[in-house]
Amino acid sequence: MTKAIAHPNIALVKYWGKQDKPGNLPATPSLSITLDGLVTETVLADAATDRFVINGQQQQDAKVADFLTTLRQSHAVPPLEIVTINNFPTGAGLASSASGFAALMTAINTHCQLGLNSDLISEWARQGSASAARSVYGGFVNLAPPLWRASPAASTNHWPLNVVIAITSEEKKAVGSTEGMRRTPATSPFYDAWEQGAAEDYTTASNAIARRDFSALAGVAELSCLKMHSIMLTSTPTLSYWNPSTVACMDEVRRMRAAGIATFFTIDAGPQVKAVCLPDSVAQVRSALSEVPGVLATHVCALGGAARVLD
Ligand code: 2P0
Repeated sequence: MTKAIAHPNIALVKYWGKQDKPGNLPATPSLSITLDGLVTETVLADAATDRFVINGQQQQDAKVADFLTTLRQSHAVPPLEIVTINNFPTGAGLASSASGFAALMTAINTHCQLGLNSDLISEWARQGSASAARSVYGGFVNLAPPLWRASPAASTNHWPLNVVIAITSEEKKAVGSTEGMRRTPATSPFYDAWEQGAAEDYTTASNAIARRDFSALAGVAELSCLKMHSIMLTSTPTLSYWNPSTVACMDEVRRMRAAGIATFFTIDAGPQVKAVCLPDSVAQVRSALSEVPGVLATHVCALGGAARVLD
């Protein structure tokens, strides 16, 4: 039996769209922070046939099945019972597939004695879900060409940011990221502009993190988020992940920043708003977002560590 944990990550420069080749390769570079507090725990045991249990319910999960099929073309992986638990809503825009595949690949590497280093664990996690490549590492994390394996950009100590997550719905999203990423490049009239601007956003964000320049990071992170949601919204059929409370939270974050409070928002393929903050701003940001109509709960996260096996 082997137990591993991994944390979700949120991208400050987003990934949305894939290359037209095998390997689940992103079309654009991304940069994320790994979150403490939210956690996926995965326990593996040998079994007669593959069995996947998530949050106490046995499921047929095509993504997990495809991932195991691909992995077994390169490595000896016996049939496995995979029991996984998330301490946060699954499939609701909180990056459960990122932490899920990072924890799964970390556990498989130890359980099946594959002997892979973090580079290769990240490369395999990417095949399951590209954002999972980034959850293999803690702190600030890059996922960029040419190898499309994640790599650490800066440690948690370099710049101990916090994130206030405003939960505005606990429903599973109607359209998952993989389907969304098929739809957007094929139909959004703005997709080419998105691809062309990504490298510059990535460089701007990397430099802002190196300098700990909050205002520069706020500008580029909100821009990357809004550009991604623009190409989602202009897909056919549209991909609309926001609800009225999402928009109200964005306005509240803008209002706070205009009043001098160090915070900016980012939103993924779901309605939750993540407000990145300097530690001094956390209490005010949490209190303000808790008051926004439609906010069901708020969680505060620090930056988290790498995926790891537990004894
Ligand atoms: C990201 N997201 O960079 C972006 C922002 C959601 C919005 O990566 O198809 O689950 O499994 O590679 O990684 C979510 O997509 O997609 C995602 P697949 P994934 O975090």
